[in-house]
Amino acid sequence: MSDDEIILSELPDDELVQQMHDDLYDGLKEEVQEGTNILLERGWVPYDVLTQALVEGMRIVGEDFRDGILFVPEVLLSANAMKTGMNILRPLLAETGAPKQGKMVIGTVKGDIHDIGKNLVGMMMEGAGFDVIDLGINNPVEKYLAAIEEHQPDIIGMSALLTTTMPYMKVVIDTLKEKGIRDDFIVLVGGAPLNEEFGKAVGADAYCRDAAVAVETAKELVKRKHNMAASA
Ligand code: B12
Repeated sequence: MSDDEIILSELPDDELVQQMHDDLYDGLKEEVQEGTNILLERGWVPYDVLTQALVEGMRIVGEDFRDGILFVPEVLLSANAMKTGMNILRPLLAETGAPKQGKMVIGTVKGDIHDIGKNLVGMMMEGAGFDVIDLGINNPVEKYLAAIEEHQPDIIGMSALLTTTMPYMKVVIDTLKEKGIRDDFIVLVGGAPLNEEFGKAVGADAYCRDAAVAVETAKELVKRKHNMAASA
């Protein structure tokens, strides 16, 4: 059977998920969109569609990009296809009715245009009851400062996917220190090239390896902060 004859709605779940990985790889927006809707119609919870169909598909793309099999234009198409699926899931993940937890300002740091991971963290945080202010990509420290001033968040989140841009997180945190406001916020950092040690070295409160960990960590740290404020 040739690819064009595949009818997504006729595939069993496991084959459909496989096919979505292939479609994501090939940057086929409409197919990814259709697959996402079919899984939801079949009763899949949005989080499983996100992780098993979309994030896993992007992981495969990432491997082949790393190995020089895929190049920027192709990966860009995959990223756009992924975003189409994420856009369907976003409102569903956000409407969990979770009690309000606090406010987060999140952005990708200066020089870096990767935003899928950041968007995903934002979506999951919204779903967990946080108000999320998304600064987008390529943010200089001034952008974070302006957003802090305007929104008075509990949490500042920074994302970086490049080894060349991740040191910029320290620039932002050092600026907060210079202004004497570092300890007013919980700072979370994330992105594929980071690790726990790096998070500590730049002075973040925590490094989170994925969006689920980000939610758990944020909840825990906000709770701790409130307890400290109550006992002070
Ligand atoms: C998609 C992609 C692109 C797309 C981005 C599209 C978009 N809108 O985001 C495009 C094609 C534009 C791109 C461009 C480039 N890319 Co690129 N890209 C990727 C790729 C394949 C996937 C990234 C991704 O979306 N992953 C899926 C998401 C869900 O995962 P994630 O981002 O890691 O996010 C999760 C966690 O890290 C965490 N997290 C992320 N952010 C945050 C923030 C907070 C606060 C928290 C708590 C947690 C958290 O939670 C997320 C959700 O679970 C990676 C490969 C990889 N292994 O990461 C390369 C990769 C990051 N890119 C790479 C490179 C080199 C580039 C380019 C320089 C290529 C070039 N020659 O031009 C440019 C850089 C442009 C720039 N200035 O930023 C390298 C980086 C190597 C390095 N050591 O620095 C990688 C690792 C590929 C590789 N192995 O070579 N890229």
